[in-house]
Amino acid sequence: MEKILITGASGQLGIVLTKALQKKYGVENVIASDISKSSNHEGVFEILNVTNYEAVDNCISRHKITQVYHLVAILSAKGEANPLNTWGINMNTLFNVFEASRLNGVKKVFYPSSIAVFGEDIEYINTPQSPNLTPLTVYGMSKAAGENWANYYYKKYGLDIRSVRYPGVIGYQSLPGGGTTDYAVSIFHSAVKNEDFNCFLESSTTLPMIFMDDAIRATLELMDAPKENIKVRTSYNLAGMSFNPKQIYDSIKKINPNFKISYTPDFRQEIANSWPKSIDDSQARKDWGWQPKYNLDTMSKEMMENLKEYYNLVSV
Ligand code: AKB
Repeated sequence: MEKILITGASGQLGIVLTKALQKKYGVENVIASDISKSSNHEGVFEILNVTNYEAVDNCISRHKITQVYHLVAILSAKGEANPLNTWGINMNTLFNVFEASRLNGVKKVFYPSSIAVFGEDIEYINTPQSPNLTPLTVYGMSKAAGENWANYYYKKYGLDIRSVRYPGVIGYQSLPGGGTTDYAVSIFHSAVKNEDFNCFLESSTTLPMIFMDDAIRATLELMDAPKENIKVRTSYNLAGMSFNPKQIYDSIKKINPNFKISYTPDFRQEIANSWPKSIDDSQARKDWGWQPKYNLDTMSKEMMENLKEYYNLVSV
């Protein structure tokens, strides 16, 4: 029987992944944790400060945890406000989770990496699995280092850590916080509320993105794959779709023709410029059968329908 611990469960991905894991393993077998609880969380929740090793160790041993999904991280844009603090939190939480997992005999750990590991001197179109990693942000540096630690813990201790490099994740169930790809979620909220949208990236800035359903399915499929199929022990490239702000705007306009956009690029433009425009995820497709389902228009439709329902409900 599996017992699951999720750290960072109140974050954008955590809220949705918690529900998916509850459905798969049973509500009572999933321990969601974070430093504060999201308002609509249902099921077992613990306040857990992952920078505190004893607290992590205690939680894993007390619940006899068999799988950990370690989602805590300060993201690319927010992380630049205080680089040393970002490094400290992202790395300390990683060490605490990996070490407590190893010492308590946890069977599998999921560690999310990001397209932020890429930076200068890469091929920006179809960025391959293993170029030089010279990220521009502290978040990207911490993810690149984390991938190597994941590989190290697997090779040295046999801890079965699995990882994907998420593109920007877009979902209607939760809001992102502090990322460079966040505009691609906020734009839908403005569109359903019939508000004009001011984009913090230029209209032509193409980035890799993925719809939440695909991101969650990729995570579960990777964690379910037979161990011998997992050939990449740093982190797998993962692709959903690629688009720029003008293209997502055009897609939304097919549903809301009155929607208006303007562009005021800020410091996040430089971060976005350093990231790939598209990703070669052929290794993930080969090793564990990855295949995205959503494209820009099918995602826009889902986003608009679900957010319309959400705003109608909350305004009652
Ligand atoms: C961010 O923009 O920082 C994140 C990411 C791509 O990892 N969404």
